[in-house]
Amino acid sequence: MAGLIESYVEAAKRLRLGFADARHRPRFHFLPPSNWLNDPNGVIYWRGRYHLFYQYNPHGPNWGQIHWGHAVSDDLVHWQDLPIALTPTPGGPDEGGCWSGCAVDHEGVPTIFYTGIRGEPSSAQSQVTCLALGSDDLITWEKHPANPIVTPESTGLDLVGFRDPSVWREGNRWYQLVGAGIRDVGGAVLLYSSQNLINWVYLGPLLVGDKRDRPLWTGSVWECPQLLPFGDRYVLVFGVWEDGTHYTVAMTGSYVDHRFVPARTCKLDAGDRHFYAAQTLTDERGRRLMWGWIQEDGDARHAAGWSGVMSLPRELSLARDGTLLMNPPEELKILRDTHTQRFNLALNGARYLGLEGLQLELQAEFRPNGSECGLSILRSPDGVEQTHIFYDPVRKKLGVDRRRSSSGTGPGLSSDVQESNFELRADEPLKLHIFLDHSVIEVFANDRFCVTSRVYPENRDSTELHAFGNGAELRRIDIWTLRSIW
Ligand code: DQQ
Repeated sequence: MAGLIESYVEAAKRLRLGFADARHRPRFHFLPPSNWLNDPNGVIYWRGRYHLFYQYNPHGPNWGQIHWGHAVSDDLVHWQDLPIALTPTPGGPDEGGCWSGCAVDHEGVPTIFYTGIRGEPSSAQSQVTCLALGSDDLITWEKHPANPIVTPESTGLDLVGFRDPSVWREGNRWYQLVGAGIRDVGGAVLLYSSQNLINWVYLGPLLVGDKRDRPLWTGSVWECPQLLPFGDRYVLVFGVWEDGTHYTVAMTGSYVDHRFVPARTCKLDAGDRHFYAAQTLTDERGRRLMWGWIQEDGDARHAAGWSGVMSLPRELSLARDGTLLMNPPEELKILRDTHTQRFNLALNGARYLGLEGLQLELQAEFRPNGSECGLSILRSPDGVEQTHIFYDPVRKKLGVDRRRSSSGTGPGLSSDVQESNFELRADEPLKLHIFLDHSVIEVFANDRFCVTSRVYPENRDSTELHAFGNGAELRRIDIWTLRSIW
């Protein structure tokens, strides 16, 4: 076994080296050695280490027959590749793919729940919950002979989706959520309970959307649900899937008698599909950490032999008023290399900050003074290419403007503004905390707002950093170049 792991790790290293010069490939985000990644799966803190499994196609840079890839980290920052954890079994209930799911600790036995695909993948009837038991090092997994352990027939509903189990323990019982869609009704989260993890009783829907209205949470299917307790309050997180669009929703509310009653709903990330299929773990410090899938824009990466990136971990907490707070964990500071600061800059137009970079962490504090302000990154000296991270206090929007990000015209390359509602309180400064990793941008604003984006500038010299505003003040900015994790 040790030899097998070593040869896998060596092969993974060689594959990564082959991409060493790839312009748009991130350097401090996790992504597989090559080929396709989508959802984070089964994230678990186990024996003092962070394990990250992920939807993985080892055969190509496109979504295909999906396996579970695996990586482990001691420090939340550096990741080591490990052998594939789950592979579809020909003739088994997962022969069409091992789709998303979770991992739990069952009396010291690592236990994975995942979606097996037993027929035509897009049909809810093909989607079933399967179980696998792991070795103590989480390297080898045995699929349970009772698989599938939950099927869509158990609901008696006419479903258009039934996938992505999320399991937790409450008292002496286990509970399982399954993401679903009810035909002509909308997305839903279904709830099951069990005493032994094998036999499950359907308890009904935890929550059902309504696709005829168009509030934020509509859509045909809700994917990757998770119910997160924060003391006696709860946050329900799920992905809304609708033709042509998907985004992650967070609802704060109450969970009583196996039903969830939302009190407050928001998009978790204004980057919509660039932070999707979110999943969390709780570590020994009691921190709730979340990862999401950052997908590509355009087809160029597929041709390059890789596609899909894991977000940085986000630390979650809940404010007294029910706002979900999100921040980068402190461990990321070990990536910091050179440091530069600027103070008290009056902004009237764009102002070059005398710095360039493709791998940066920026922490900026602005006084907008009533008009739009922000940072312009990946900017070419002639300004033809540039990406704006902006706050507009008049329209009360915060976002990433990609209309000039790239002069390229590759198929599917977005040229848009990704924004969502955001308002500063009276006298509150704008605090932007930004991670730029080549084509990946992750923005955290004032502890309570995130936008994740992808951009692919064409010009090699699109690396400048500017601040802009119209009467705004950049009170302080800290800029670090960041090291690679590979
Ligand atoms: N991705 C998985 C599904 C899940 C979707 C398939 C979300 O299990 O619903 O790769 O991105």
